[in-house]
Amino acid sequence: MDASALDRRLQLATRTARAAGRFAHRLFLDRDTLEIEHKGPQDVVSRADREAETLIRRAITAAFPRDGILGEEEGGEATGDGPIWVIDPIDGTACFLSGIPVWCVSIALIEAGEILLGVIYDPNVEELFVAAKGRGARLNGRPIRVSDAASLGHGTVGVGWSTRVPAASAVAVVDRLLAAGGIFQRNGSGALMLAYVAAGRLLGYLEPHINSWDCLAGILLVEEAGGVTNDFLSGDALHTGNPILATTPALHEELATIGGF
Ligand code: LIP
Repeated sequence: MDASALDRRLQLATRTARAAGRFAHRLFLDRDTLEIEHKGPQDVVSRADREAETLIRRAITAAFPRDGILGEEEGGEATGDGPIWVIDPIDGTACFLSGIPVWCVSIALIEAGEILLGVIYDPNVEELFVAAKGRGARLNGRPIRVSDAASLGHGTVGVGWSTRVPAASAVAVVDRLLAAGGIFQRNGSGALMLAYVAAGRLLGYLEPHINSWDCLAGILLVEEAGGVTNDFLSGDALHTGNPILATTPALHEELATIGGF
């Protein structure tokens, strides 16, 4: 994709992430009107997710009708080497529906298996994280870098978990992390945790299985902020997910061992 085409898509992604985030935030403030639907244990959704995804899809289709779209709520068979948008309209849905202001909009763009754009918008604190391939990562327009901590004892590592994997897999990771002098946090939004790694707030993020729409934007943010990640997109991760490891170069080897990579 040439620079001009990428620029136009970057402008759309940031404009649309803000619009979807503000739309969802109005529903968040009025969440008592939302019916909570249970897709399974620890897996909830509401019309807020669906309507925010519809808003994002309409904006993308209007501007780039030939681009593919894969979203958490409506899915999509995203194949081929053309541009594909990978979107999570509300990442941290459980928090959203519980009234906990820890959720975000995540929009990524890939082409030929490479992540070109990553935009994460948290309307609760008006934080917009943006990365474009080869152009660095920014938070509200200011450059961000991963942590320069030399030890796991100098910060917190995000650890995600879902019912898609056995509890033992997450317990084992936490056990090894604590034994190494680290400490963990789980906030229910893989996208936000990855954005925090990119901003140097977390030392890293580990999850035994995460979906593409939850993490692709965050992966690019971390890489453009000087961090390292596993090869998440190997296999058919775009549709079936994979484990995720994102951290700093200094802590990568130790966290990879703790995470079982
Ligand atoms: C969430 C992910 C998180 C995972 C949660 C949930 P959602 O996405 O961002 O990493 O641990 O179980 O899947 O469902 O809030 O969009």
